[in-house]
Amino acid sequence: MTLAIMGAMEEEVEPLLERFENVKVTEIADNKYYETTYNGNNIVIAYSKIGKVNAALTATLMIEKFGAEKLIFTGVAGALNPKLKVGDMVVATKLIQHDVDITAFGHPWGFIPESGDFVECDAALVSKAKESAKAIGVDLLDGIIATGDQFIADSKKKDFIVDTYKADATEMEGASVAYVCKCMNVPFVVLRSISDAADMDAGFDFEEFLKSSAKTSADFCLKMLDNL
Ligand code: 3QA
Repeated sequence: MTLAIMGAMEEEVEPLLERFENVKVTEIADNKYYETTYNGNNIVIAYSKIGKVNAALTATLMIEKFGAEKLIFTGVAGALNPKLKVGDMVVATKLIQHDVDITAFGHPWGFIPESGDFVECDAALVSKAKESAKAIGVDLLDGIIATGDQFIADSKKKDFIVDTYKADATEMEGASVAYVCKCMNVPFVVLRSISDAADMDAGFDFEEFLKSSAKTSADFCLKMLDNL
């Protein structure tokens, strides 16, 4: 099997890359893809760079050029659910693009005709994540992730996302990756560790906790690999 593991920022995949030796680097479309093997599987790793377009491009190339048959996203997120604190782990059950707005035509927020709104993660991979969490004694919250091309650092925007989508966490890539994987029939899951609370302190907290939370998520991802 070929498994794709992606993040958005270098900090999100660096803790993975440093665990592997014999990594083959390929450059395509202005980005680097790292191929290796683990537990008898081929693995392709990349960080897409920030945002939905970069993430969709990377996910598509991992599937089309590198033959990825399953995909795991690992990274950090802003907490919307007050239960979530810095360093806590979230697995997405479903994701939505919170910044899609064609409400002028009577469509609900987040909805695209012929494309839909929420995209569900693969139930088997979500279960695997929960099993791994249980096995290592990690508290894993399963919930809704809202994705948009915006770093949320403002309580008004935060409240809007919570009220509109009942989302538990927010980030800038997951839903676009989810949509690509759905269209291409590739089972996927999105794992994120909290770096901030998407509030007025978010910029500061993000800078302080990016590295540690990114590592928490990457380490969780590695544990999950042992269980796949
Ligand atoms: C933020 C990263 C982007 O890839 C989405 C982190 C954590 N907290 C968030 C929040 N709102 C939205 N997303 C997030 N990731 C990129 S901006 C800073 C990068 O520049 C998840 C995420 N509150 C740093 C160097 O200039």
